[in-house]
Amino acid sequence: MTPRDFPLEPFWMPFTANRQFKASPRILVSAQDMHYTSEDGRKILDGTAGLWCVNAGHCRPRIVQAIQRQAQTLDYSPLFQMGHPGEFRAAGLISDLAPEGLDRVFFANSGSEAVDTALKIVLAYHRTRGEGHRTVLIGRERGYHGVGFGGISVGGIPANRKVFGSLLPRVDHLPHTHNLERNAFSRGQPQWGAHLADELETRLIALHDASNIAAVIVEPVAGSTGVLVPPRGYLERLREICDKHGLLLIFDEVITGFGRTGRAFAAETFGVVPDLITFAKGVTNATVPLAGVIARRDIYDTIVNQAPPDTVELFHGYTYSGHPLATAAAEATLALYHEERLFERARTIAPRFESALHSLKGLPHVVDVRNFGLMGAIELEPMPGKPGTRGFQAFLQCLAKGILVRVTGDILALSPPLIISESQIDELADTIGSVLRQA
Ligand code: PXG
Repeated sequence: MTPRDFPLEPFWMPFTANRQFKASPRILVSAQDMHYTSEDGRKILDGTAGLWCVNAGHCRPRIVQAIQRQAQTLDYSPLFQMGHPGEFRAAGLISDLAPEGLDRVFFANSGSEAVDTALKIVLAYHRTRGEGHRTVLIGRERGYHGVGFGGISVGGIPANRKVFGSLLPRVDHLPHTHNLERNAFSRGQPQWGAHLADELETRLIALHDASNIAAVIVEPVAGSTGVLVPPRGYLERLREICDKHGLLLIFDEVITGFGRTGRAFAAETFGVVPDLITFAKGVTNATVPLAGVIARRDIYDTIVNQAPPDTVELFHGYTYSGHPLATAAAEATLALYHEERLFERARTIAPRFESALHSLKGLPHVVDVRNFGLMGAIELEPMPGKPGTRGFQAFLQCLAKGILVRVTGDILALSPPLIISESQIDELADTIGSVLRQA
């Protein structure tokens, strides 16, 4: 290994155990297709598509070249009161993939910004319609919606909330749907739990009154907290209750978008159409940050048409909302997904992924295996008094054996690029199996 020519200390790493990392660093220096290369020259199979985002695999030439060309042609253009072709083309391609009726796209740069944007659109929409009293936002326990104040408020991860003060004032949460007694080792959608959606009506609407509630935001499949697959009928029930009471439904598809569930969006996979979708990650294969919100056309029309001509309609946007490099990357990425039929590929290889993961049932400390599309999780029994330690050790051992998995608490999560082969799926499962047997 060549000596490092950079210091480790100045960089404050995100969502990382900084002291542990800097004592024994894990540095990746390059990537191609399904593999990373580490600084000591080892090839590592990417079981996580980076952080759930490199859906077409790494350093795909078509995307790389599109970014290079764009950087030479138009590096940046002002995005307020001015436009460039790529942002219109990318918005068109994204709206073509979205469920019918959702065809207005607002760009942001991260999933967190996309979530804040969606929450603000919802509030602006209700106010425009003369229902400005609808300001309560409903999230869900164990939901992850990024790290902005909006996202952590509607999010349901205690550690992400507890030290940051009072958050948004009018927020409440549905219960999460994870239940090991009822649903352990479910393949695909669990049978039990649709009734948990009823709490929206029986508890939250009863408490706040529907007339005060603006929207409900959920991940169709919760990713970050360990692949929590919606029980059969659950999302349908949420949709029905929202319709009955005039609440908007937001699907946070930052992870589930762009093929992860075998279709462009999980909304299509589950056959439940929300009013707004947030996206990020896979839209550019994670090459350049891009994110956004897809809104129902009449939400756009309501907000935009109320303003006097020549005035800004929505006082929201980012310096990089639709950055030319990002939209060029999105155009190339979406073309690649289409050409290689990668969403369909995810769908056809998902059964193999499912059976490989479920072959780990019965190994030491495995309390659950669950999966949907190309998302999967293996939940381990925590070490007594040391939550997270068993998971983190398994993650390190997997890495030492040449595979990258994601760990959240004592749950190992898998979300490989959609180009993964059958033998690479087996390699992921076999390696995890050998780690668990040794533990
Ligand atoms: N919503 C959802 C559903 C997400 O999964 C965000 C919003 C925020 O996106 P940004 O781009 O602001 O990070 C996310 C992000 C993990 C992991 O391994 C998950 C995410 C990010 C990093 C790690 O669980 N999800």
